[in-house]
Amino acid sequence: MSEPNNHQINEDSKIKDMEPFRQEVGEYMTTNQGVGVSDTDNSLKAGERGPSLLEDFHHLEKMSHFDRERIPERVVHARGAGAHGYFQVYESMAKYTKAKFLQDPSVKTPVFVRFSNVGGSRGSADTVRDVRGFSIKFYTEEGNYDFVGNNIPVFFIQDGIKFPDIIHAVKPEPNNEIPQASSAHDNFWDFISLVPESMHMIMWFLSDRTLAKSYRMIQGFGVHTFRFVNEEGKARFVKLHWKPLLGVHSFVFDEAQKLSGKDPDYHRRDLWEMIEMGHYPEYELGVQIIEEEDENKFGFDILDSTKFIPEELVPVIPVGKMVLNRNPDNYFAETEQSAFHPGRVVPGIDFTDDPLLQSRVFSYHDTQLYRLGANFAHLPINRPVCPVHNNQQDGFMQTNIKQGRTNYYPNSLGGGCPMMTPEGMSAFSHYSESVQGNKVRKRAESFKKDYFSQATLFWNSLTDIEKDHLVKAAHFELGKVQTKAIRERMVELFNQVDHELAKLVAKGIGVAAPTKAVTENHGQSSPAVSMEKMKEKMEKSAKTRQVAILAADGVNSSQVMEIKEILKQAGVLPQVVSEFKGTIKGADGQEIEVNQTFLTAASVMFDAVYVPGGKQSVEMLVNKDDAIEFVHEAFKHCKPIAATGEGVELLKGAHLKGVNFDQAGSNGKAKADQGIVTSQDGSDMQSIGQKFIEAIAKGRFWTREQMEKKMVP
Ligand code: HDE
Repeated sequence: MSEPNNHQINEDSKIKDMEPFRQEVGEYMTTNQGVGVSDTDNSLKAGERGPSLLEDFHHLEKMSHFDRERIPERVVHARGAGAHGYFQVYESMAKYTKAKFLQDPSVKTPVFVRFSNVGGSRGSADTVRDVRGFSIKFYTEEGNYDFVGNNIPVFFIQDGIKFPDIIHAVKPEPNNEIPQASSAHDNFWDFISLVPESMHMIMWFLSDRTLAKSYRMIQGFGVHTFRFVNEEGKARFVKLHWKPLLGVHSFVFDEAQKLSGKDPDYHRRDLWEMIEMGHYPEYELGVQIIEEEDENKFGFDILDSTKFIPEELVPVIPVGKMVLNRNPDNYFAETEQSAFHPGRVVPGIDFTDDPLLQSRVFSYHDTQLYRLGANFAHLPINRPVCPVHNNQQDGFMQTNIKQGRTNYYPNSLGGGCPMMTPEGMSAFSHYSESVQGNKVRKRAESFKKDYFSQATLFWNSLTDIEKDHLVKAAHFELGKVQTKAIRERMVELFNQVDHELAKLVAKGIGVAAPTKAVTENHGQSSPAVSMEKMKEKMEKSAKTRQVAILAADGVNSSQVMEIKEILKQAGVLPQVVSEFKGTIKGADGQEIEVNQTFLTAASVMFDAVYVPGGKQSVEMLVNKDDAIEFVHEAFKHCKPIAATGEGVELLKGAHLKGVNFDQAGSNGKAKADQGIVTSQDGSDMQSIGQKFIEAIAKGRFWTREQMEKKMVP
């Protein structure tokens, strides 16, 4: 008999566990009963032009199965993408937790991860403004542990009982089902304007965090305070955080909106393609540990999920690394049918009384029973890799063939099995927290006393560019709100966060600016929450960034080849974009493959643009609006642009505001904008390439935005 705690797990355990369920494409078609099919194009009829016959079991089976292909989508987080991988601790966490998968640095625990958007339906666009979900199923030797987090460390509401309200408010309005995958409508802001506890999350929500560039570049936060419990039974509070090793990056709003049309699958495609290419996304797990005796030292309640603990107060201890290295074989079987639940914990990880968390512990299991049925835990993606024994039985789609006659506990006829796990073996026992009080339907005073100071802290922590983006996001979101009273209430709430912010928001949404501050800004900040400040601290890398090379017949092919090679060396991914698919001919007659056309691609799908020389090529591009727009838009979105030889002419034609090409010296010394790298003669491709790569690693050149009139001075 196998025991739950002596099961050896390794990186491949889950992949192997799923092996018996994988089906190869078969040679010959059969019905579901295995009977060979000789014709699947013509239904059985009485006479060639006659009525179809009921005895055509193949027709009936094919159609009735098709009729049942859809299952309910997730009520939230319906749109998502998944990947397999593994997790490994750097060193044992035994001091803090007895969880087995956090003990041995030589063990690779298999994981399945699902990233998601929150509001849109399953077919909605990836790049809309939204919070991103970050769920991980760890298949540990002690059972499945699910981390179910978001890319923002706080939440809108304090008590789970309000979750149906906020989700109803953000989803399309019930009378006309408009708008899809967007919070920019009256119902959402009506709710928010009446629920001041949401203001901290709203600040994060309006920041560039909700315009994630890639699933490979988002943080993941457990949001709630959980507990770690060690072997001695000592508990500590813990917050879990994931950091992407590529850094945290976002789109600019205009870019994200255009991408929703150009490539609505942008995020899932990016994740899929990078894994296929072997550029495996990596994330570091970190924890903030809080001793039980420090529970009340923060001035806010650590059980309140609208608050976070700034890293400056409690440092994040690095724990281990997760690598995603395998795409699912089948989206529905794996990603769609995966079921995550913050209540699925293993010994060593435990809950707190956070009322948002308590509510989640009910909702996830409940919704999964509805969405996937009673036996969803049997599905290959959800099955633990350790043994499962209990007396639960039957139900739709029961796939286990349990042997033996007993299905109750205690029993003597079945040898008493399955028995209770004896002491000394891994079993879950809830942390014996002392609880007392009267039954009340009330919000704790400690939750009510301050809704705004962390919202102010967030605002204070942003760079001017980030503040500007936030204000413009508010202009967009509230600009779509038709009811003036809602906009006015929102300005009043912003005034509680910061007076200047309220004035800036009011200006764009047709509402009178507040005349005086209601509270004084406390002046505190937490630089760790600013993506831009975080970027400054992280090592900059151009790896997996995508570069468009704009070219046509007559291009200088040696420049194309050289830059491609230099970029590839740095892990940058170049693609040639031209008018037609196929090949173009370089000035020297060399054929160059075209990867994308001006119809299939757009600058929003790339991180940078390069225009090589070649008189004929550039003449064609200069006369093509799509090429001009490509460069212009890349510039507008503050992306690096490089050009060599005649290629510089295309840049000149693209009206790059503030860039003075007359002063452009040779070899990359162009113009008061470091994001533009040019060489008039293209003689030094190596140095141009290196400068371009540095610019790509830097990412965005915000000085271009500063040339426009900014909201935030
Ligand atoms: Fe969820 N959430 N949620 N949520 N959530 C679901 O469970 C819920 C919350 C999160 O990839 C549902 O299986 C309640 C916070 C993710 O499959 C549902 C409350 C956080 C996913 C549900 C919250 C999340 C979900 C829908 C307030 C970040 C996608 C389908 C009490 C820490 C999981 C499902 C996946 C999904 C309920 C709030 C993250 C309805 C009641 C806070 C990443 O059960």
